Amino acid sequence: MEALHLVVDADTLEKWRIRYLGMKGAVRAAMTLLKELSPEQRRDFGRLANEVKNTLTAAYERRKAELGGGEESRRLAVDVTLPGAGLRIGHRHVITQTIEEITEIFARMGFSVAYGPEVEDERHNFEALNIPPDHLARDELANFYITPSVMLRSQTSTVQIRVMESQPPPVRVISPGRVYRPDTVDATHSYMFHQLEGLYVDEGVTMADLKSDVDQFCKAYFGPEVATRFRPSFFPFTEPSAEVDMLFHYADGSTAWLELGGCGMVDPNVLEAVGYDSERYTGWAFGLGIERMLMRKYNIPDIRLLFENDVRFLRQF
Ligand code: FA5
Repeated sequence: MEALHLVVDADTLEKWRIRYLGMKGAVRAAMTLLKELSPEQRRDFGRLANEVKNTLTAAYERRKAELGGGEESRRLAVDVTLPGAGLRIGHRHVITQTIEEITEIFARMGFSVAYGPEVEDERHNFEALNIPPDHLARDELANFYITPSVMLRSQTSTVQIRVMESQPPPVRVISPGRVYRPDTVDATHSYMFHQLEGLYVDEGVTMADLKSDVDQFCKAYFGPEVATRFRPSFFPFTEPSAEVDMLFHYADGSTAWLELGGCGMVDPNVLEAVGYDSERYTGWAFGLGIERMLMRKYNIPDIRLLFENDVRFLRQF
């Protein structure tokens, strides 16, 4: 007889059951002997055979439970009162969420959304933006060129040109999207990042509109306590030009001015390049770094965290 404690799997256990407790098993065979015995022997033998049967059945059940049982008992072993194992559902990346949030804020301020191609020509990335051929920004090493005149766009300002080429003024538009630069990667720089372009062209648009629109946006996105300031700067496609800084309040109570992006009044040369009458129309434009903004808002210390696709990081947002 195979010792029950040596049985380690369900198949062998079943074979054991058939051999000893089955229809043609040993216990049953012993029972068939009963009719050959005298009534007295039958009573004693019957009692003994029953005891053996009960002992074997109990041992079998015990072993079955120890081995985890068959399908049926495994199903019964599930505690239906425990909370279920939840399925983890994915969601949009925090950059996509931010773009949607920003788009909504500007929609409330009367701006529509435009998108442009990520593979661009020199006209849209440079020429029409008043960036001359010998400008440093056009250097081979400062851009991802595909051919000498086709490149991955280095700024969303390309969409200013595409929008103005496609419609007469007035223009009130934002354009979020990816841009590419061979910058050295560090905590605040990536070779691929997102910018938010803004463009407002109409009769009588002034720097005061730029300041109030940017300030309103920052208060809507970061909170009403946020202040903005403009620092003089230079961009070939705006005159005058400025950098926008935002006064950021840290959790410990301290504050710091942080740069969000560039802006200025659209240079008359840009308006002329798209056939707008620069004597009649004026406009403002800005280009803000989307990662820089959301890193401030969510206190993210390193831009690389946004692109590593680590779910443990991304599921917080
Ligand atoms: C521009 O790209 C201009 N086109 C902005 C502009 C638009 C000015 C319209 C005037 C009118 P700049 O190179 O400074 O400017 O980039 C703008 C913002 O993009 C920066 O302030 C920063 O927030 C972000 N940025 C720039 N380089 C990187 C990078 N490598 N990684 C992440 N963010 C970056």
